[in-house]
Amino acid sequence: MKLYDFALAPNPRRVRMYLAEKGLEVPSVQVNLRQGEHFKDEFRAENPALIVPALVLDDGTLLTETMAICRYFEALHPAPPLFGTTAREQAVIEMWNRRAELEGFLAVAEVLRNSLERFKDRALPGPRNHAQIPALVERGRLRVHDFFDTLDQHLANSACVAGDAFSVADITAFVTVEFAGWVEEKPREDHRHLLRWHAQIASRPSAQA
Ligand SMILES: N[C@@H](CCC(=O)N[C@@H](CS)C(=O)NCC(=O)O)C(=O)O
Repeated sequence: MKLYDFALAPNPRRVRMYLAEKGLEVPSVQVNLRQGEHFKDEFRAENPALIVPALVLDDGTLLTETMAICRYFEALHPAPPLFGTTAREQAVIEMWNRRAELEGFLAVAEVLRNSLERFKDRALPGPRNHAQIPALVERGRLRVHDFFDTLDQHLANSACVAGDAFSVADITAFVTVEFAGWVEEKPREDHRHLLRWHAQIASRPSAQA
């Protein structure tokens, strides 16, 4: 088994946090995206999607998609449960994880990839080049703030993102808030529920993974 990782990238960080929470160690290889190592033939042959994280199983199966990789380990190591156990828990975690990805993480990515020079012609990850669309930057910033508002309101009545227990929804939301810092977007001081929760997650050892 081999995990393709890049220490500076946010999606691989979600997998590393997940593995740390589970106490699992997986052999990994760094793919330096900033130096374009994902475009090299060797990586392309393993993973034509040209993205990390990617997990190659011993039988050669390729798993891309952060949550697919986490779900693979969850099925093998169900305790402690990070995807919930009851039907209700699983659905609530799925809902908040998706919302964090779609409303938060992708909004930050929209700002970053459409503004930074190093993403010129790489506005979307993957094998095809895409030009930046500068108009998406402002819209992305608004979406990031909407997401902060949503989380803050929600966390007023919830210890964690998907209820009382820590879950993958906390991992995705936490990495999203950290990722937003890359584009100079931070929760406001009056987002006190969001800030309380962020400090709580940041104090977990897995936040250093
Ligand atoms: N939907 C994928 C997205 C993976 C992704 O976009 N990874 C980024 C790093 S965070 C990447 O590999 N980027 C390559 C590039 O920028 O060309 C997932 O959830 O894992």
